[in-house]
Amino acid sequence: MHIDKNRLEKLNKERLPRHQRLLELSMAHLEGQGIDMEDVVKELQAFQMAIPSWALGTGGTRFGRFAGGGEPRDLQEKIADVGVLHALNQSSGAISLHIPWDVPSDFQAIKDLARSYDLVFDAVNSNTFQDQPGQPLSYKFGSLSHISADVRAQAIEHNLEVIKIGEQLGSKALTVWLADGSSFPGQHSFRTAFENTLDSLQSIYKHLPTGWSVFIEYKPYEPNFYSMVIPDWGTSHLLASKLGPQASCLVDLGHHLPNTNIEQIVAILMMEGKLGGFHFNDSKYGDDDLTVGALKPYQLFLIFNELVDDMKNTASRPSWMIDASHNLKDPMEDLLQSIEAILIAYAQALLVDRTKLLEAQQANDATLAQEVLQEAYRTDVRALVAEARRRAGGALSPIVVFRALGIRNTLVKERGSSVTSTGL
Ligand SMILES: [Mn+2]
Repeated sequence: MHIDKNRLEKLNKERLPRHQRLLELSMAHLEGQGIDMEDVVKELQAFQMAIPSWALGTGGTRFGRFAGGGEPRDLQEKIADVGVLHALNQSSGAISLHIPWDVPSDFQAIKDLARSYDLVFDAVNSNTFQDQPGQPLSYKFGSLSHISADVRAQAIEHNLEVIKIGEQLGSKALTVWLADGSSFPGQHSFRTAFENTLDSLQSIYKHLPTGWSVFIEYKPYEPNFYSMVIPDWGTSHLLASKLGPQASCLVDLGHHLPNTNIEQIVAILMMEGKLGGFHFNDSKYGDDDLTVGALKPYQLFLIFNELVDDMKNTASRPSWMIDASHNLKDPMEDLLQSIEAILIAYAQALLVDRTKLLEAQQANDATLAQEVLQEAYRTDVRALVAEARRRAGGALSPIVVFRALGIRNTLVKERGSSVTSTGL
């Protein structure tokens, strides 16, 4: 479905007087700090986030899944849903496909459809963490790390197929996340598993098209509970370094043990030019499926503080994506909330007085350093984010418009109340 622009504008108009008052307050605040609001708004408008095709349906846990209504039944409907999000916030102009869940039957038609919603195709994701119908060999005991060369060859071939699909869509990167590992001590040799993985990744790397990247994602545990073959950023970095310049690391916020200093990891990977991908979500314990900013908005800000610091010096940007899919909320509302949280953290990081922060660091003034960071973090930037969206043609309040337009009800009518989105 396409959003009715007239209705969106009418809803914006109703909120405009209050928005303008809040914006004036924000402007006054920024002027006091010597920051030009226009610069911040411009940066916010340029920020585009990829939406993964699997986040449009209600997520599940291994205990069960409670599907919502009107979920997308195929790739066309997934693209349409991302199109709705992008129309509302003008910040989700990309979709990330997961193969084999999203293999297009007609590439040109899919590309035309995406273009009609002003969307591009972000990184493509391979899937060797489950067996597909008719697949000759099983990934039960691993894929790229498997002890059997035949299973590894099958997994390599799948990744090459994913690259071919991505090429036809205009993607520029392959994301590899491996569920490979062991659940019991002694089950496999750490060294052999690593060597097999490196060898398999080298076979994939050789076939990467010019201008493409491969992102190596890590996760400390789950589905394997004793060891994951790529458990942490060190292993991911080791693999990416051995592969070459087209390989880099992918940081997923939820793929860290509690209290890990993720902002430090981000800073060091960026320094090395090895931060290629970034998956946003939030977690309290060990999950990776909660709405971005739902739990730890200050951590998110501190991460963006490092990202912005580096983005000043380089034109290249990590491939940003939301990687979360919970089983309680409307998935589209959940995504709108996540993007809002990301833009807020980004805007706050843009407000950090970096000259003053450097002075504080050079004087070993921990008090002042904290003051500088928290001055930015405690600034209410919501009006700036809304203004960036309004100017780009989006909604002042995407969730309000999503509900006012009855989008979910329309989708339920179109698609039914008990559909299950593919890929989950
Ligand atoms: Mn991820």
